[in-house]
Amino acid sequence: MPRRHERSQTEFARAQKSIPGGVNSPARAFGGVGGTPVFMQKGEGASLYDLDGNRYIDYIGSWGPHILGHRPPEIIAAILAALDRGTSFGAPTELESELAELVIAAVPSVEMVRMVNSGTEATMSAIRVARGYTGRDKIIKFAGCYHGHVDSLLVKAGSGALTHGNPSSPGVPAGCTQDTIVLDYNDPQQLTDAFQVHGDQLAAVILEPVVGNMGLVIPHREFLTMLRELCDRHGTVLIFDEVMTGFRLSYGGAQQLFDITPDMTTLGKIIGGGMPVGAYGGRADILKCVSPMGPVYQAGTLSGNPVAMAAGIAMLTLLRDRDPYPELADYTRRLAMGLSEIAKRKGIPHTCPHLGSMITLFFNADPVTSLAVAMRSDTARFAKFFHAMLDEGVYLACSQYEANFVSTCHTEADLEATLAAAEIAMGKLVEA
Ligand code: KE4
Repeated sequence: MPRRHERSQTEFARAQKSIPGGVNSPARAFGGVGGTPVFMQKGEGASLYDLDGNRYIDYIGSWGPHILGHRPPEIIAAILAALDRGTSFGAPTELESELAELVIAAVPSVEMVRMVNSGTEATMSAIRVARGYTGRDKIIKFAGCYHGHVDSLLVKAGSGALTHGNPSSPGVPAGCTQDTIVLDYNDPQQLTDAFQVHGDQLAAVILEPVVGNMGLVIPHREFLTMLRELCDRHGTVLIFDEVMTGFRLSYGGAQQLFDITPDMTTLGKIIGGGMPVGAYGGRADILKCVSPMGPVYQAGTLSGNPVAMAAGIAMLTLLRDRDPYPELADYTRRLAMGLSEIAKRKGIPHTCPHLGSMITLFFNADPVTSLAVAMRSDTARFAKFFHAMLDEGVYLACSQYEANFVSTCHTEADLEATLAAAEIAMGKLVEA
């Protein structure tokens, strides 16, 4: 039933006076679903509590970091202990090596790694390093994959699929995207054609090895295999953007699940344990190009911040020792089956892909394999479903084109409550 949101509405009006759109990241503004974004006051386990005191079962988890739920005691303790020693020194600390070593032990393709402060910084830096390492300029990305707000990656396909991209945002000069080629995800023929035309000019290919930013889109295995082969043949750096999937889909990320070895990997979200951390890493011969070891410049005042490192160390240690991935996948599978059963019973066209603890309910009759298919989803129906679920106390990603995330704190009671909410919400979709 509808919930009171007076405080959120008041705070949103206030925020809009001093912050563009009233938010510090557009994804939170409810642009895809309409209405007023809910202002949160507290997170605990699998729950979020808003300013009006409403509780929600949270399936965003801060867009991915909270795989162990909000405020895991061990992570909070690690942060507090770090705070006792200071917040930032601008000098190296042993904590940076400890987190780097945990990442390297978890992801065999990563032989060296550099910490930054966001996923965007990680992908921006990885692209620069790949260009510096190869001496080439051109890169390939895929429509529907999001890699942060990097100038050269805010791009839409050019007039011809194999020509240069055009900026997808004002403020990005054409020069920044002229070397970016945009292809369709899961399309081996376009890959083959692009390498035929540009092969030895390609510095890198960057992709989400499992996509979260179109909604959940799972790669065809032959697509990944062909990509690896083509990059090997042409000396192109294969970058897996695992900012979302790293430590999410398995302890070794999507690359472990699909057994494909990239040359570089970008990370974020989970590795910060809820604090701002990104990272890029990969083959030692490539990372040795990075300043001060090599000539490719990249820097950051708060990179490797000791408080953030402490949170990340606690997070990765807990994941390594607990191996929560089977239980996460089981809850997510049962959630997907339950949602699909309700939609089917009500005659609602849908697909509900899930992998590990990632899930998206598409209001789309077709399996979503690329952006073109995803864009055929019924976003008006999704918006109605989103708000109906919110009214029932379930907080989903506020866009059809996002993944939802399950945490180790989601209980059987949460699963039952979520499916009971979906029964009501989908009922509203089909009522006269
Ligand atoms: P950040 O700069 O937001 O830390 O990371 C950018 C990024 C890079 N790569 C992938 C695969 C990502 O999913 C992201 C960021 N993901 C979005 C959610 N779709 C973050 C939410 C937001 O923009 O507020």
